[in-house]
Amino acid sequence: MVETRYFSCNLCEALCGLEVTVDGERVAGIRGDADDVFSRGHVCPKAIGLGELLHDPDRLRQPMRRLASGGFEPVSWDAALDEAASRLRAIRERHGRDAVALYVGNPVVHSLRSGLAAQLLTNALRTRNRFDPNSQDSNPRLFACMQVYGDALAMPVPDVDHTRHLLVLGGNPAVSQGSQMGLGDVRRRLTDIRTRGGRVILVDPRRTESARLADRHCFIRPGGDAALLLAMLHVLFRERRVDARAVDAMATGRRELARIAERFPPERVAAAIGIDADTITALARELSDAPSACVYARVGVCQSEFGPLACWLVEALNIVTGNLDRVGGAMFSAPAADIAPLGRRLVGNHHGRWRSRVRGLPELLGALPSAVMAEEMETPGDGQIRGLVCLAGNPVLTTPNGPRLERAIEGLEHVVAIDYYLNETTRHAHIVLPPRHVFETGNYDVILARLTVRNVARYSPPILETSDDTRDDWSIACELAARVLGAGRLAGPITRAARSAPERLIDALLRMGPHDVTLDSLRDAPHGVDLGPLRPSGGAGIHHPDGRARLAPEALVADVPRLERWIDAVDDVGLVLIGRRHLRDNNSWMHNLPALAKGPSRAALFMHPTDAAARGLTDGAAVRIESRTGSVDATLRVTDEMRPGVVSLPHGFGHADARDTLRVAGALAGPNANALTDEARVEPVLGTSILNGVPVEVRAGGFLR
Ligand SMILES: Nc1nc2c(c(=O)[nH]1)N[C@H]1C(S)=C(S)[C@@H](COP(=O)(O)OP(=O)(O)OC[C@H]3O[C@@H](n4cnc5c(=O)[nH]c(N)nc54)[C@H](O)[C@@H]3O)O[C@H]1N2
Ligand SMILES: Nc1nc2c(c(=O)[nH]1)N[C@H]1C(S)=C(S)[C@@H](COP(=O)(O)OP(=O)(O)OC[C@H]3O[C@@H](n4cnc5c(=O)[nH]c(N)nc54)[C@H](O)[C@@H]3O)O[C@H]1N2
Ligand code: SF4
Ligand SMILES: [Mo]
Repeated sequence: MVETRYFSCNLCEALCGLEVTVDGERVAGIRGDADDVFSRGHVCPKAIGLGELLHDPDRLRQPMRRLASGGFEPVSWDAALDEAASRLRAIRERHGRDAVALYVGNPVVHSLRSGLAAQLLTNALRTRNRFDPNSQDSNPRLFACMQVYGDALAMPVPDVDHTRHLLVLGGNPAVSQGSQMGLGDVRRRLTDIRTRGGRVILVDPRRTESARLADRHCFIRPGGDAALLLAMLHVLFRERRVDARAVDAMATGRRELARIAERFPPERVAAAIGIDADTITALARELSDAPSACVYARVGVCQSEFGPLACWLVEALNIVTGNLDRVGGAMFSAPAADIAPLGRRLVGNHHGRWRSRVRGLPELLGALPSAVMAEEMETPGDGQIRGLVCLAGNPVLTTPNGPRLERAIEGLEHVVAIDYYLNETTRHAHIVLPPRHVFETGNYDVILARLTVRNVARYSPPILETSDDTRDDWSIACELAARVLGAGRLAGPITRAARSAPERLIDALLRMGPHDVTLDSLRDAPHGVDLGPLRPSGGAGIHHPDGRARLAPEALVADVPRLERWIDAVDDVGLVLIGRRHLRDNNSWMHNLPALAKGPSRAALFMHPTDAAARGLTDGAAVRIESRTGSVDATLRVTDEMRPGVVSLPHGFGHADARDTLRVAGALAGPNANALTDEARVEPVLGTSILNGVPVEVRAGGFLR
């Protein structure tokens, strides 16, 4: 029987409402739900991929155990869980808790059950060697918010629907659909800013899809954002555009910030960042003159050499221009179910409580930078990593110098993966436990619904019965955690008792929340409930005891001299590599789905014509790209959308070695950008990987597979 069901897509932060046609156990069609209160029918090709994932013949449907001879055999859940737990226990007993590492990947942020599974495994394993993609992604912003507002999760969201001026640095929302700024139908929303007389400005080393929707685009040298923002602050202070009384009512540190900015006149930074002084001055004046404005920076900035500084200065600019916590500026959301208080209790706002054993990089929010994973596995001694639990991640393709990590993982005593696929990472696992498709588990996007440009709530109950031998992440984590902690006989009863805990948690949070909704009322609202626009919090979003933000946090101010040295030492560094996202990619993991694998290759190296000419390279040539860590081959695309001196490659490709288990992705193959990124290059404040601005050389003659 064909039925129509509604579900909220959990692949990116746009949280689009989907209309899913279900025919028995199969998904017959997926399209945008025109009645969805948030996305209003908008959808992207990845939604089709979400349907195809359900039926992908390469997706695992029963637990797998690696054979000594290579290859995998299916095993029962009990056998798989017992073996995984006893091997992990043995490592813990012999070498201590830190000998078992935990990596949790990006999808856990998008799924209630996987997110809770990650938290449960974190608490059960209690290892200092816990890793996640934040050190490739959000750590600079989390740390900046922790410093400026007193809480890592106090992340103001751009009021895109009302602002008159949006300055975007290092984000490409037209492709990524917005990040830490959930906004379905981003193209229309950006265009609307201009229609109502406002302005959209993009700062990016590439003239991106978003830049083409903007009023103005400025090419910037990778890593230049912190210097640009300080120079803009310089202009605002010099031209007395800062309302001292208003700022002081909301924040401390204005004078110190002004003293720092004084050292960064536009004339001093212009050459280093590649934006002339007049343009910098204009960017500052326009921001200050706009009736409302918001500065927003994302992954391109976080993954750069001065990510933490830049993320701090974004908040500082929003505060000194009077745009924090006001309509059209950046505001703290009021989610229906707020997980932040629980997050503060479980994770806290910690930094530097411990350091990695080999390189001494600091912990942030309970995790060490992924850049140290390989060396912690390879270096003998007390605390060496000997076992790994990998939940929803593919670090071989997503962390710097993935090939080295792959070799290190191959040398581990025991690896347990919880994943849909035998991918580049999980094919090295000894036991692989297959999770259930989200259509079969249901979802409430509890983390990302805090970061949407309107307050919305939507619960997606399961829309399909499970017909295979998969289990949801939360149940898998309950079973595994109980066994690792030595309560194996209780694992079944505990898991059964905890089965509906995720939904009960959401219901409790909804009842405690500021809006009049419950899980039951959301069940009756398949198109979601609109809870209105973002509203000023009256300072409630700021968590410092005095209720005021910090404009000059010590931990960040301390890194300013390094920035000064950088801008004063402008030398020709040769070519540097940055990243790129595409609509039909989702980090490393959806290339096995025909709807997303199809079309022209997206994995080309983009290069400016002058750089190509200097190397005698032409469009379409096979090239070899080399960095300190390795080399990959790609097809060259010569395009003036790149800034001279900067080349760009998407991450998430490099599937050739997994072609036996990922047959569609394996045929795509493509270069692994993270064979070029360097685990030794991290910014010094937090140890965030520098994935943008990687020195490379490019020459003719790559061999293309
Ligand atoms: N289709 C699709 N959507 C996605 C994803 C995906 O893989 N595919 N991934 C999701 C995830 S995990 C995330 S975190 C978000 C990320 O969301 P975004 O941050 O919007 O992601 P990107 O498209 O990578 O945009 C980063 C931009 O930074 C630019 N850039 C690089 N270096 C610098 C620099 O030094 N300074 C400046 N100013 N710009 C720089 C790049 O050219 C690029 O345009 O997207 C999410 N959405
Ligand atoms: N060079 C470069 N590297 C980057 C980036 C970049 O811009 N440039 N971006 C970085 C960013 S922002 C991020 S977030 C990371 C992502 O890094 P990762 O999280 O390591 O990688 P993903 O590709 O998202 O892999 C997710 C894995 O989870 C599995 N999976 C999907 N859904 C589920 C589920 O519900 N349950 C379980 N158990 N498994 C699931 C998939 O099969 C896949 O194997 O990559 C980072 N790496
Ligand atoms: S834009 Fe994001 S949420 Fe919307 S359909 Fe695509 S992947 Fe799903
Ligand atoms: Mo990400």
